[in-house]
Amino acid sequence: MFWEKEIELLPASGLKQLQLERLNETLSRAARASWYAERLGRAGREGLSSLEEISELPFTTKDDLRTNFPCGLLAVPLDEAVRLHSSSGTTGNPTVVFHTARDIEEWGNLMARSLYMSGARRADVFQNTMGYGLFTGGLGMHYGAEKLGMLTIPIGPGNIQRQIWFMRQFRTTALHILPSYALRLAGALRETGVDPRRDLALRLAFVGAEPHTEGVRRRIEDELGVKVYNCYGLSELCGPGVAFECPEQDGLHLWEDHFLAEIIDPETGRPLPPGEEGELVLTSLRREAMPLVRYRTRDLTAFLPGPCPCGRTHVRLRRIKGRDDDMLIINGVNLFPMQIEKVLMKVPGVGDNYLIEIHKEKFMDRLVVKVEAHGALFRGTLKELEHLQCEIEELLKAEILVTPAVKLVEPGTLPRAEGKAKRVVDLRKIE
Ligand code: DLL
Repeated sequence: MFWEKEIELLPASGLKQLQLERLNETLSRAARASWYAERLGRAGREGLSSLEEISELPFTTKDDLRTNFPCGLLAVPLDEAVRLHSSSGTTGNPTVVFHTARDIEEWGNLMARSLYMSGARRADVFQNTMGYGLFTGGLGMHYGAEKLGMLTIPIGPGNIQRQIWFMRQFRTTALHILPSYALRLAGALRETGVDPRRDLALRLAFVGAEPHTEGVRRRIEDELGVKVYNCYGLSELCGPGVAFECPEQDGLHLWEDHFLAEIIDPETGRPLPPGEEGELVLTSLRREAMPLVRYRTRDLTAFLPGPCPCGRTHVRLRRIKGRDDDMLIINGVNLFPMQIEKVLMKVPGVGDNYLIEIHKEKFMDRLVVKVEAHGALFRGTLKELEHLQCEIEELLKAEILVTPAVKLVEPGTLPRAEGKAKRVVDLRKIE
């Protein structure tokens, strides 16, 4: 039931036909929202005759959601919606996303399919450390885990010792966890002398909601003794479960029976071929309450070319590099925080947390990378610390072409976010 063979192995031609049928249903449904009725014009009334024609329709942006707050994109009467989720906007209106009972049901099915694909089974004990509430990480995954029949512990984030206590008491086998929090958990286990392989029953971890490198995945796998699977999604399109890794751990299958994906050049809006990096644009194919057409996610990725050895036909996304607005410009050089993380994860003395600061000094930008080092290093000699600092500086310089100042700090001294990690502090406007 959770291995949806007919759908997961559907050949490309069948998948495309299904997408076209569902796209036309989506367009007519979307046109019930006042804002879309006007924008979609004839396509909303009559549909399209091929998938390619979608490129003639206008994009939808996060700003459109904000401007039409709260109900401008709602395509059903409000009393048919059973849930709303929302992202906390730092400025202006938040983004509100509505769900009907069928939306919730199908989201749960997608999650169950995704978890099953990467090896979760009924006998697993699933500890969900993601935030419950308006954030979709907690509830989104929760329903899929219960559908699969796992004993589901809705613990949410926070108190790490309590997490460990639950893991021990209930022999937790699977975690849903932010990658930054998983690193912290690994550090806390080390500090408290708990050896995950000896003292815990963990075997799987599902991570997502924030950009992270392959190096972080390997580190979590090594330190927690688990297989780590990457999960991608965004509230506007439901939440977790839009794309998920299979046991090959090489790209995330985007569920094409539920979402139509395009990768575009963010500057020109033109579609890009497989292998080329651009912005992911998504159209929902099944959502009732708030269907979205050509939604610009701002997430940078590429379609992986060629078939997946697992046999699933659904297109694979390369690991998300970040959002286009994550790009930093340091004295004219462009770089992404993940390039820095990639280097840090290769260095054994590097601990569980880091922070990128950008300062302004005499009209020049100065990049400072603060890195928590392993506790053992602080008990060693100053020379060892200096050596590590220089090593990281050299490695970073070679990767990002900017000379950073690296500052090693003691474990647990950098600020910790309650939810998603905040990796960059840009002080240029303040200083
Ligand atoms: O973060 C949904 C989610 C929850 C996904 C739990 C996976 C696990 P939002 O808060 O709306 O929803 O944030 C969505 O987070 O546009 C990406 O920029 C980023 N993001 C999500 N998953 C990944 C991932 C949830 N696996 C935004 N890798 C997205 C990199 C991710 N970035």
